[in-house]
Amino acid sequence: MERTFAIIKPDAVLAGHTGAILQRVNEAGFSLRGMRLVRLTKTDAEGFYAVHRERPFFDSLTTFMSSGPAVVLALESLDAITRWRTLMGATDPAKADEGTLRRQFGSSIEHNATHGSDAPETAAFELGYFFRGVELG
Ligand code: 3AN
Repeated sequence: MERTFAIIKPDAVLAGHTGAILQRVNEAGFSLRGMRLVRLTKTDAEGFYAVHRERPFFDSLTTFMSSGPAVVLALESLDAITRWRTLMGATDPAKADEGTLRRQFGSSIEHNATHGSDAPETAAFELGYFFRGVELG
């Protein structure tokens, strides 16, 4: 079993897609090990996306991620990191496959509805950024 970290981003929460996305989590067979509604500060978002600090979209991305409530999730399954990224689809919703979460719920490369860790080391950092060990089932 593997754990990954996911976010239902502020655009998707604001649009009322939280329930539909959680249903897709369940239907895809992930076990929910942690879940919380959070409102990131700009500083929280900058810490979370620190690897992207030099990218041109860093300021816009961290402003967006701190613009409203988001839902943070700890998901478990076999091969969870890859399986969740496949379910999300490509970063740009316009390039994401039909049936993926970003294609269905995203509206731009920045407002792309969901986040998922891209590697085991990233998942460990991101899970630890939002969840204390005792909070995970
Ligand atoms: P992914 O989330 O698919 O792993 P990354 O790690 O390349 O994509 O980018 C992290 C986040 O930064 C994306 N989820 C997206 O919201 C945002 N992002 C990526 N590329 C751009 C871009 N060209 N313009 C604006 N935002 C971007």
